[in-house]
Amino acid sequence: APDVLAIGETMLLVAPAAGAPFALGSAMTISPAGAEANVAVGCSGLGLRAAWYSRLGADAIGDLLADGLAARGVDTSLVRRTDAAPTGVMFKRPLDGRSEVAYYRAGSAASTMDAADLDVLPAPRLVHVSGITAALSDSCRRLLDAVVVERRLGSSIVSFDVNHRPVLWPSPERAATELLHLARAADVVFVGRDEAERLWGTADADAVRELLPDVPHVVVKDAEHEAVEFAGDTVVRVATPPVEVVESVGAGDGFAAGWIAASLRGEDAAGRLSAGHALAAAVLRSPTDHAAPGAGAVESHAGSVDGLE
Ligand code: KDG
Repeated sequence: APDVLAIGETMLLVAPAAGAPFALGSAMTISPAGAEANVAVGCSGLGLRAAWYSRLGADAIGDLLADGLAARGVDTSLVRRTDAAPTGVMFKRPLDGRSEVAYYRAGSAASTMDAADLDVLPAPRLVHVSGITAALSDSCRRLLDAVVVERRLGSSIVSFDVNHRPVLWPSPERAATELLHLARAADVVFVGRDEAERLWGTADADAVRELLPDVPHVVVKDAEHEAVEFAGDTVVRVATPPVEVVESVGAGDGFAAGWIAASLRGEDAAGRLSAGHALAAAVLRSPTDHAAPGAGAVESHAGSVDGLE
């Protein structure tokens, strides 16, 4: 069985080549986009056996994604191919210094995932999922419930990145309720302060901890400033190292991967948070959603540590 199994949709991302406008006839680049697969890529780059599961269309785009993730060190042998639905696609359009995202994923192959898919998956040491999947379809929500709440993957540690994507949800209330329900049942929760504010009306890390009192590890991230981990009665904070940002997408996934790798190696909270920051920084410095293999590896928790452990 793999050390880490990440479950969740990966789409084909189409975005203008560096400096090119979003326009007909413009040069575009294509790459894999999927938060959970990004975590698998990050874990693989840090030396773990990392597998990714989703359904992909039995189409050329599905081939590209499966091959591309395998080339990035991820075990894709579990992936299910289907000709009943196409692989999802996503476009990124530069807009006033930000990127606007357009999804073509309704009815995608991944959205047909179902709790029964778990019957053929091995139980890893840690399974990583995110709130994106809960918003894709009813069957995907049941799959997530089966992983996180019903623990259908045996004794695997359940890692959950809240990953709130507002456009995927029918209403903010549904997102707030369902994502809180899932987070409360996980062993590890990653959430951004901005996300917590949008979902649950508070950006305060202690207040977020109070919403998730029984979760063994709650990591609240404040992008440029610090990350805080609540574990049992301890609270540990590690400041975000300065980094020159080239492209920010995937940084949260890099953080999760670094944290997970350090955690499975038995590092303490300061070491886990430092490893999260290190891989996030490597992703931020990279023009893609991933870092080069080995980038972001930390020997031990060097860096500015301000712990209360
Ligand atoms: O997490 C960064 C991207 O990979 C992500 O935004 C794309 O998985 C994605 C999604 O569903 O939005």
